[in-house]
Amino acid sequence: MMLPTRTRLGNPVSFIALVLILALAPAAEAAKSKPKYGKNAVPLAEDSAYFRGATKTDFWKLIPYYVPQHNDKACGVASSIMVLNALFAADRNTADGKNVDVEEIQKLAPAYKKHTGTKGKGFTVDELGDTLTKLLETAEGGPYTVTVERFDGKDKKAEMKRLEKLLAANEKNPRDFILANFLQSVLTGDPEGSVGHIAPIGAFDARKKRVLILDPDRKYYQPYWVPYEKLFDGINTTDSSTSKSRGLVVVSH
Ligand SMILES: [Ca+2]
Repeated sequence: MMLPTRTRLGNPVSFIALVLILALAPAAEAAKSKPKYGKNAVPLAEDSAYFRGATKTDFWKLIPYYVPQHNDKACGVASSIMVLNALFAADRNTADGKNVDVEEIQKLAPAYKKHTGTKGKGFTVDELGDTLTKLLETAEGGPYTVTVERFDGKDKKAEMKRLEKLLAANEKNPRDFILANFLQSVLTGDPEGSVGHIAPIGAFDARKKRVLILDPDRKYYQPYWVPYEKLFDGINTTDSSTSKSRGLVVVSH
């Protein structure tokens, strides 16, 4: 589930609004001076060494389709579009082969419209898994499998080992992709991003034990690296709409 998005101030339309804005101004000014990328999030443009002279399969399959979310609830839509295009690329390599876009994905699965419309609340990790499972049942190039992975924070050491194995296996296999559902602020360190969020994992750098997040919140972000422990902490948070933890959706074929 997506929670209300980052704080933004609109135009003053009434005295009450003006008073509120004046009251919020110091906080907004304080927020402006805080870094967008906290101590754990390194922007890709500042550190791209991992990709030099190497074929990193998931990254090069996903990055050509790195699209922004079209509204504040649509991170699950944009993330799914990236992954579906990577899965379908070989089958759409003809002159009339269109890339999946918002219009098409809403036709392929009406849930993408329902969850991001005026009454929508974004996707929970289970809703995203169910939606992708249904969509891919009849999709080109199948069969596909979709699984939701959760991690138990009670035995953090063992569960982090399980996450590391899953990330390492995914990094080596060009036929699978991971969409992560996490609390954004845990990764970025930006308290304004204290919202449920979804993004594909672009890479896993096993040597430095970090993951590249292809964050679809492109109004604010570029892809960024975070320690995989931060990913673990971010997905191991509770989605208040379900009282269950967030997690990963793994799509493979
Ligand atoms: Ca993979």
